[in-house]
Order: sequence, then structure tokens, then C-alpha cells
Amino acid sequence: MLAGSRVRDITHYLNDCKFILVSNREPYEHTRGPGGAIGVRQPAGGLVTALDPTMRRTHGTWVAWGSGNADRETSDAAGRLQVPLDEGHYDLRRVWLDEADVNGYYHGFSNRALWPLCHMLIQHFEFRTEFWERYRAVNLRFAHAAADEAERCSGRAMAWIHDYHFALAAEYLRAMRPSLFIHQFWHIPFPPPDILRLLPSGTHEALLRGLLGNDLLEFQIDRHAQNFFDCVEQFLPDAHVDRANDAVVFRDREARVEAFPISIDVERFEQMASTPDAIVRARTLRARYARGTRQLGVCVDRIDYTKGIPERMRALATLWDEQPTMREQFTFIFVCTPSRTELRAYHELEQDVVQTVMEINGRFGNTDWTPIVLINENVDSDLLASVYRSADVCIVSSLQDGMNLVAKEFVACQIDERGVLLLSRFTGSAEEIAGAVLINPFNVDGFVAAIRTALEMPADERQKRMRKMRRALRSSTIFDWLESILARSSEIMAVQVSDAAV
Ligand code: ADQ
Repeated sequence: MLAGSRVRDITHYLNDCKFILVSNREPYEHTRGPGGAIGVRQPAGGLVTALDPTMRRTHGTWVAWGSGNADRETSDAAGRLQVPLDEGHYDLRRVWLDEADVNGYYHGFSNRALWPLCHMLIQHFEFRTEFWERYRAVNLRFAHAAADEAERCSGRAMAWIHDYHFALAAEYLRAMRPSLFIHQFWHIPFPPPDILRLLPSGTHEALLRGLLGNDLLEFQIDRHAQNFFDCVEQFLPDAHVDRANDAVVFRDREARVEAFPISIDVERFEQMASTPDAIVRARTLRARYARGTRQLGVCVDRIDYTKGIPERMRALATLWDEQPTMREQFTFIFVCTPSRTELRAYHELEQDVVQTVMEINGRFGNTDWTPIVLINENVDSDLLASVYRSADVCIVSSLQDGMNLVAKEFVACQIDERGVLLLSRFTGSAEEIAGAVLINPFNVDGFVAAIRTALEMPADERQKRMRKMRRALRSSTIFDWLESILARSSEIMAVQVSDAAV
């Protein structure tokens, strides 16, 4: 199914270790439809695409929140089932959360406290004791589930924890299974000490101690790792930071802290953008929105205050306002999916986006030209690939972003090498991709000038930049990312084994 030439067999790095993956979202979710039939949904994200084949080959266990309304009836009493259901390749161990858990652990501490803090957007930061208590309890429950799964295997096991939902899980798991190899990938930025200390006393220290339960802590880029070291130096006097060796020694154990920039399944995006259907769709989009010399811009985001959507609209409105000759020169497609709408900040942002697009279109548009076309929903990846292919410009304007995969998806789909990538310098991608036009989304005039630079860039310069980015991206795919993490883990494990033997 997913197995293609690009999916490599990297199981040898696991050294016959049982592989236990821990994430908030599950790889297969069962839901009961309106007619009563149970369906299974697999999230389209790159992480599942990359990890599912590895899980199948290793027959590992994936521990995740059982969030589907038919999840309980499709699992056994312990929350376990084999997935994919008809093929039985690996175990999914579902962890149950009640409404108060979801509100406190997920919407609360994860998304109202840690998410804004890590992105340094502190006006959205909110701490409640109840959030923190639930976060601790749920992290402990996940650690128990992972320990339980490790217990079931006879040999060694490796646990790989994902993201900011589980800052405490490694420490809990370490206490239960001291010799287990534990590592964690942190998908979002890590803040400097002055921001982390906005968490109450005791809480920010607990968070750092939790993460130091790992043998290897993986960040997107080195800057996030350096922020982590700064926080440990400032808040944990008992820990010793060894920057020369990318490590922290704490409680007689060493945690390595390194950068592993995540990527996408490049070949899959290239293929999706090259099908006959994709070519027809891209032509249709250009015929509709980029007639004659008019250019087509694209942005793709979850509606999230970290993505800089109002800042982008402000720059476009300023350009059309102050430079009227730029009107009718280009149309922007905004593919913006509502996200986390249970939270007020997100709901308000969504309304603001819709309202501002209407105002901009009313102010500058005419019967022949709509400045911004808003697609306010989730779009299939096939269609997304055609949109990326058809565009002359893509704007990624995040105020902070761990990596930003949209930038990489755009580059992968630019088969005709016509497009210019405008990329916020506050994304992990900006530190990885050379060839984009970098922007600071807070600097209105700089942003406006960069949009103009992109639109006026000659075709040969565009091609040169895009070709360079595409070449670099092909040698840095999600499979390279996975392989480098597993290779590094296996190296550290080997050293641990030989040290233990001395
Ligand atoms: P996100 O904050 O979700 O990820 P990003 O890296 O851009 O941000 O990934 C978003 C994904 O969702 C992309 O694959 C994109 O195609 C898809 N998407 C967005 N809007 C969509 C729409 N309207 N329709 C369909 N698909 C849409 C977090 C971190 C990032 C980090 C990733 C991976 O915040 O910094 O890059 O994890 O580690």
C-alpha cells in the first residue's frame, strides 16, 4: 500500500529491539457513521506515512489516544488491536481519555499553555492548575501504557515519544523501566528561559526534568536545542550542560540533545503534482485566476495564530493600497483549514480571517478580479499538489514555526520551476532551505517589498532558485529524517551497552 521505493527498510537500526511509539493522535481511528457502519480513518499527515511502514516491518506497538467514537468497540479490554485491521501488522494500544482529561491535558495545558509559550506568543498563554494536574495524570497514564507494552516483550525495547503533549512521559517511563531506551521528537520550537519561566515556579523545572528522562531529545533545529540548554542551565542547578557534546548530565544519566530537521515524502508530492489530473487542475486554476500576465499566489495553513495569517493579509492590503499599479496583477488563493475551533482564540481568528478577506475583496476587487480567494476547508493532498504546482508565489509567514512543511510541499510540487517561495525567517525551514526570499512578517514594509520582489523576479532567477531548493529537498526527505534518528539512537544504544559491560 504505502510501500514504494522511497520507503526504506531501516529496521536493522533497531537491533531486534521492540519499537514502541507514543503519540497523541492515533494512526487509525474508528468512527461510527450516520448509517451505523464503522469506518476507519487514517490521518493523511507525513508522520503516519513515514512511520506506518516501519511499524509494520518491526511489528511494534503504537500507543495513542483512542479518540474515535467507535474505538472502544474495535479494541480489546486493554485498548489493544492489530492494525491495519484485516492485515494484522502491528499493535495499536489505545489510551482512554474522558472529557475532563481532554479539556485539561489537550485543550488546556498542551494547547493553551505550552503551544503559545513555545511559539513565544505569550498573549495567548493561559495557565490553570487543573490543566497541569490533568497533563501530569495523562502523561503518567501514557507512560504506564508504554511500560506495559515494553513488559510484554522478552528482549530490549525502544520507546519513541512524539511532541509537546508528553513533556513528562519520559521521566515517568524511566522510573518504571530504567533500562529502556527512550527518545523524543519535539515538533515545535523550544522557548528561551525568559519565556519558559512564565510557567509557575515548580512547573517549568518539572517540564525540563521530564524531558531529561530521555536518552536522546530531538529538536527540529539547533537553535531550539540551544534554548533548551539555556533553560536547563538557568533552572536546574543540579544538571550539567555539556554543549561541546550536545548533552546534559542529570541524576547520573546523560541525555543527548540534537537537531533532526523533519521533512516530507518528496516523491509522493512530486508524483501527485505530475498526474494527468493534476496537470489539468493546475491549468484550470491558472485559466481562472491567472489570465494573461496576472500571477497566482498560494498560502496553505491551519488557521492558527502562529501562522501569521493577519500579518500576511496586512502586507497584501498595504501593497494594494500604497501601490495601486499592483492591483489586478495577482490573485491569492488562501487554503486555510479551521483548526482547534473549541478554543476561543482559534474561533475568533477564523472569523477575523473570513471578515478581513471580505473587506479586502470589497475594497480592492472588481467584477473582473477577486484579490483573495479563500478556501476555508481541508483540501485533499492531490488537490493541494495541483494548487502548489499552479502557483507563481507561495507565502509562508509564520511568526514562529518548528519546521513548516508547507514550504517543503510547495518546493516538491513546483515541477515547472516557476514559483518563488516567500518564507518567514522564523520557521525551521528558513534555516534549512537556501533559495527562498526570506521575510520578517512583523516588518510591514519589508514584507510588502518582498512580495513585490517575488512578483517581479525574472523567470531564469526563479528557475535557478527553485532548482537549487528541489535538489536539496530530494536529499533530505522524511525517510532520511527517520533513518538519521534511528541510526543515532542505535549508536547511542550501542555505547550504553558497551559501557554497561565494562
Ligand atoms: P503544523 O503546525 O500543523 O505542524 P506544518 O508543518 O505546516 O504545520 O504542517 C501542516 C500540514 O497540514 C501540511 O502537511 C499541510 O499540507 C497540511 N495542511 C495545512 N492546511 C491544510 C489545508 N487547508 N488542507 C489540507 N492540508 C493542509 C507541526 C509544527 C511544524 C512542523 C510539523 C512537523 O507546528 O512546525 O513542521 O509539526 O513536525
